[in-house]
Amino acid sequence: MSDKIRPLSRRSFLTTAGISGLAASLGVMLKGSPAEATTKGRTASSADFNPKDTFPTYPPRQAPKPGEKVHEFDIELDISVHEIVPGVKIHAFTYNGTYPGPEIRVPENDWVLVNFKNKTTELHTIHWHGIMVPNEMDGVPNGTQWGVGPNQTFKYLFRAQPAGTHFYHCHNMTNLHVQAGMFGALIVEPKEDPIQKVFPYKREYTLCLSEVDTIMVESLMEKMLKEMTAMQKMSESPKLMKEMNGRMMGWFTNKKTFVDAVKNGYVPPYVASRAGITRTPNFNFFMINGKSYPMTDELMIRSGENIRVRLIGAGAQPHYMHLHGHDFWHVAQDGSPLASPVRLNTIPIFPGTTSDIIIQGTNPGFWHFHDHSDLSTTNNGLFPGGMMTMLMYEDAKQHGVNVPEIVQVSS
Ligand SMILES: [Cu+2]
Repeated sequence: MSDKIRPLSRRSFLTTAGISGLAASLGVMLKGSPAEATTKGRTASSADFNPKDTFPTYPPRQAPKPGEKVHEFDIELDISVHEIVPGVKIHAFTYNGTYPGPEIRVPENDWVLVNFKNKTTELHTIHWHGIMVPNEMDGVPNGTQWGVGPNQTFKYLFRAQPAGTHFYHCHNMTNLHVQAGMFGALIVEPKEDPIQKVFPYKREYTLCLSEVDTIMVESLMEKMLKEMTAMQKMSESPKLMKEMNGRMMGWFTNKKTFVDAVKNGYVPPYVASRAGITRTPNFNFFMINGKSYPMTDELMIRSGENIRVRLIGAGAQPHYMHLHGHDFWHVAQDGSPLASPVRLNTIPIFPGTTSDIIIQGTNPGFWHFHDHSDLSTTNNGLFPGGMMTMLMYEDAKQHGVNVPEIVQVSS
């Protein structure tokens, strides 16, 4: 067990030849004022709409060609101890030791090579959410690949397309593994950013929104740690795996073998009589980048400045992010710039979606930015807490703003 943080190691190189055996297998402009903006290829509302605009720029099944750039990352999965707020720690599955995993940021259409090493005794994958990957790289266990087993390394190779705010997450036992920390931001930077042209900005923030049932995660992680030895032995024996026909893990070769097994007495783990710990989660902590208020990082801004905030629905629940004292512009959805940015003060972030917003520094002060679902601004049921941070003007005092400096923990 380790709670050591390892930085994302990154190597970038130009290919002189295709990467053998690995991959065997948008022009966007947002011009003028927000109201006049167009985004060719990204929405169906512009006059030059073309139904083929969702097609990948490059065929996903191509391998890297000589001279194309490959960004290589090492990601190790291990069990760490993660602190959500002081006094609340959970055992977590962490990519390179952090909850969420490290942010990956690459230029559009370059290649990404991820050496994913699993140091736990469970099976895991990485799914590249929103990316037009080759099928074998999609990271769905028993769907497009076998789960990555203990001490195995799987090489994910794909072209970074399309541009925009995306994320990655484990796709095995997703409900538990994502709660346990297996997600992170994946930002694909366009060669020319149409949003930057309309709203010049220097600072940006990525906020992964998620929630956790700490009691469920702790009890299941404890059970898993106990089962480690048995699992290890089983995975080392192909003969035993075959004899089990996946019964222990719930793997069947097709729907018919599954249905036949049930007729012959197999009880799926979700059936109440077999379940034991099985239950739906009762979320009690709501997080921004793995932290709950007051431990969330603030959004810093100055008067007259634009900041970009990338919101990622990484968890299982919708969240309704509301900013006090300002309206903001919703400028991109699921990575694609909007033809006409939308003026809002509350934006819904549904699971699996990403929304980019621009906040303009127009009202000096210290402003709350939080999920407007009241449950989500609590820590274990106590307000204030949860999915909340502050928009903080660095020059607030110069503008005569006077507010008490306090950290309220609960009431
Ligand atoms: Cu996993």
